[in-house]
Amino acid sequence: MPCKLWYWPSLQGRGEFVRLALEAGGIAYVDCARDDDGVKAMMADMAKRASVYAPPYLVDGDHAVSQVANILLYLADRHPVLAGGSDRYTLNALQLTIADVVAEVHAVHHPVDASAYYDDQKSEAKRAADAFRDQRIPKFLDHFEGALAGDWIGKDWSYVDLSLFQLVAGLRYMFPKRMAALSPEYPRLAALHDRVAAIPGIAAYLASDRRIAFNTDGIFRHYPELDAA
Ligand SMILES: N[C@@H](CCC(=O)N[C@@H](CS)C(=O)NCC(=O)O)C(=O)O
Repeated sequence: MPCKLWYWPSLQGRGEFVRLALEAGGIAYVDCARDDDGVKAMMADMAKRASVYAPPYLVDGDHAVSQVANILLYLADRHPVLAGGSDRYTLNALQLTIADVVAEVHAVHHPVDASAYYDDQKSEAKRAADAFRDQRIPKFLDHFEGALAGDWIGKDWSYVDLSLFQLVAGLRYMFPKRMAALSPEYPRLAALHDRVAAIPGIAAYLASDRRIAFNTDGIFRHYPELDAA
């Protein structure tokens, strides 16, 4: 029985970290909200699940699992290919740090009010973007570059490698000038990005219409006025 992924239908967002793991692991799933009326169906489903605050969440038989890092931990416990030979606490720590980056990325374009439009907080977003580009991106990328001693975080690829691919791709889309300027400092992350893109399940996924393009509804948003080298 395929598991069910529930997430907003027209954006990569946080759901993409889960999609990449499902696709790379060859795990059967249905991306439930992508049908007509998907959002309505997701709201109705979520209302029945006391432990789920927000999408993405995964329904696997009797289990409803939310929070990206928790979903990935759940999947890797059941599909060891997703752990790549690393211990679960190392992977979880790295994934939780990726979740921290993602929260900061969102706060760049929504620094004041998560439920208001970007256009209503543009001057604050400019200030947040300056600090994020100058200080936070290098600090986080230094950390992940340091965690990559070999080709992968562990002996083989894991869900964390897949998420690092998504992080690099997202930051490149959001801040092309800044990421180009920083690229000589992060050769291992750049190589990891390409290595993950070549994993058969990922290569097939990226070439399919299941992969939604980056856009300005997602977490990683390209607003040219927020980028600089
Ligand atoms: N920490 C959660 C964050 C979940 C989250 O913020 N989901 C967003 C979409 S990416 C959402 O729909 N939030 C609704 C809300 O916060 O009210 C995770 O990693 O899964």
